[in-house]
Amino acid sequence: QNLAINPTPQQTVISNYIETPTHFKLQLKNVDLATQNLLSGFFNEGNTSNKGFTITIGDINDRFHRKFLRKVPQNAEGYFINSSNKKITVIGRDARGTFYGVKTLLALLASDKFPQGEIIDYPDVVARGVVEGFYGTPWSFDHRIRQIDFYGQNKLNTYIYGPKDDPYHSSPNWRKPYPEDEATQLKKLIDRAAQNHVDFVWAIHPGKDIQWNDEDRTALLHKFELMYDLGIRSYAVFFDDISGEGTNPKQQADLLNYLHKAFVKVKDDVKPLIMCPTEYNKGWSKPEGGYLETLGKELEPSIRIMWTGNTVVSDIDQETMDWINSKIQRKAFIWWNFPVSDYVRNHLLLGPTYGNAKDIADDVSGFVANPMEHAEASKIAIYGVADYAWNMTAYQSEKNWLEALKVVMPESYKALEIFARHNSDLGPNGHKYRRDESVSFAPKATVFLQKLEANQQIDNLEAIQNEFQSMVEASYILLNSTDNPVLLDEIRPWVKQFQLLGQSGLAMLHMYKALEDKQTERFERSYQALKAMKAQMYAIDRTENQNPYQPGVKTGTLVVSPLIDKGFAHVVNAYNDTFDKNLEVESNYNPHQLFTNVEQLKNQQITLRDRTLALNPPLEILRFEPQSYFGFELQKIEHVKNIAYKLSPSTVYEQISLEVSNDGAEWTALKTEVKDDAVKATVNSEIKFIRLVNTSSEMSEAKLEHFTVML
Ligand code: LOG
Repeated sequence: QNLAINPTPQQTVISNYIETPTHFKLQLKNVDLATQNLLSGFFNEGNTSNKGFTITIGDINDRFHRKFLRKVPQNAEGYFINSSNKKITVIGRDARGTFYGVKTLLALLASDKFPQGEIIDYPDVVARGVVEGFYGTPWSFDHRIRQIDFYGQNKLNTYIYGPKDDPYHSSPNWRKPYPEDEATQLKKLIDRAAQNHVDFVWAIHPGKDIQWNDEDRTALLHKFELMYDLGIRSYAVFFDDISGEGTNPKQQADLLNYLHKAFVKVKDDVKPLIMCPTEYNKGWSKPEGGYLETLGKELEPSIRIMWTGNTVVSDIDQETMDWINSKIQRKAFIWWNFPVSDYVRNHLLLGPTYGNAKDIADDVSGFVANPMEHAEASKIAIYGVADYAWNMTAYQSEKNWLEALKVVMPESYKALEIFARHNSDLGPNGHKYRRDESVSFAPKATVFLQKLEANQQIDNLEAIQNEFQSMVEASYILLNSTDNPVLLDEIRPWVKQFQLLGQSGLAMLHMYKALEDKQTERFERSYQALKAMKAQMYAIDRTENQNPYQPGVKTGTLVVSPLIDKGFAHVVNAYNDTFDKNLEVESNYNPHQLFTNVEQLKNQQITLRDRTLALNPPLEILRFEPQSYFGFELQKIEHVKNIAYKLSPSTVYEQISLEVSNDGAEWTALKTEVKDDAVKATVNSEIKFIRLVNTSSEMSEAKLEHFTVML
């Protein structure tokens, strides 16, 4: 029998199973309020009396059942459970350990067989959880409540609150108190976190406009006090994605050390600070500047330093840890940028949590995941993070993922699995981070296409058809499901898109069969139907999830969608050849290219929508050297109506010139006008190359807000 406990306990010794007792005698020793509340959700007058099965719960200081004491793990937050046919004992190393012991106990009592034996359990990583640190719409109050409960349920102890688009977290309002209604909601969340033994870490992001003077120092301290009054007992200071004065490591360290002395040490119930450095990944670190070494040397040793790995979005291994830990003279606190999708907003990242090494437990001071703006959908990945960070060596990603699907959709999990299997990769993106997708289907798709394109007999037609059919059916089941309306609300546009994609796959196969049978009428009907489905998919893509970064709704992009497109093109061409017809094989392929010598931008995507060509703006600050440039190379010399761009701060406009060319060698600077900090140039002529170039002799630092070309 498998114990249904997430995260996986460290050690379980089970001799046999008994019928789970249904009537209990509860003996509580030292048990805090959170644990009492947890217990009262299960034990009540109906199932508890003096004659019941004895359960004793307490922590190590109670010194009850002394023979068990040496078995309670030394690790903070650990617990020990012993169960015989007469009684159950739960002993925590500390209050949180007891809480976790009771979580495990309740999970065991939920099954009809109860194990006899011992569980010795404790976390591998000290701080485990989530950093709400993405760009885009911050999570709602209701979503956060659900998240915090979920963290408690899965023994995650850290929720770092740092949504980039909360103005009271970042510039310019970080100095100001939260408005009253927001403060009230935050207080409720903080209380909820306490009930779940989750440290609610409130983060501030002051670096965009901080002045290194007494006034701002006091403003920060004051804000910390205000947050303390709301119940915050853990703090972080983020210096990511900023430029200019705020990036100075000596000043950052001085400020943090000051907060440590004047705040953390003065209060006796505040945890050590966490900071996110400006150079928060190896790819961005400039060894000449000694930024990280300065932090390592100057920062009070108890202050934890965050790290995203070798790049902004990367998986963590031993080498990653060795590199950073030696620079910062402490164990880095990992900020894992998964399943965050703020740089690929038209995709859902629903695949398994995998890729991090299983031997880094002793080298990290924390491990938190940055999620999607879709809170409920992010639970799939977070469930994996909880298991991984608790018990690394035992972690099995696929097994954990299947359980996670069941946890978020207890009824419709099989349909969700089909959907999630085809919705996990990010597509090409500026960070070059990719995930597996459609793994078991991919080889079948390859064989199908090979045979089709070689005009050979296709043997696995049925398998392909079954997959498309299952996509359509899974979509119907999900759209009609009632077991997690919150999740359904987040993913609905993608599920609808997925349904159409599956249907278009079936139509493509019909076209193939009609062609084999030389049935032109059937062929053309399926052809029309498929075009109509494409039109509907296009409509969804143009109306749902319309954000300014990666608008739209993409699904099955790694394997399924290319398979259908290629299959469609092939059968239509073959039909046109055979019957001397001229049906259109339209594609939504963008023929234009990014044109740049800026390393940071080389993988950035460009999009063509109607007649507007746009460079997807990166979320981070762009740094470009003198003479470096970025822009577009059109497929051929063609008519351009106008060009628009916006960089902030607008002071960089002095360093930059907008140029066009027909051959990429000879350039003409365009006349531009600035309105509301945005730049526009009316072109109305034939060109091929467009670029913004740094014509000054200094490095330019700016955030690109938009850069578009109207064709
Ligand atoms: C930001 C973060 C964002 C993430 C992914 C860090 C430390 N900061 O590039 O807010 O969600 O990347 O886009 C980041 O990761 N900047």
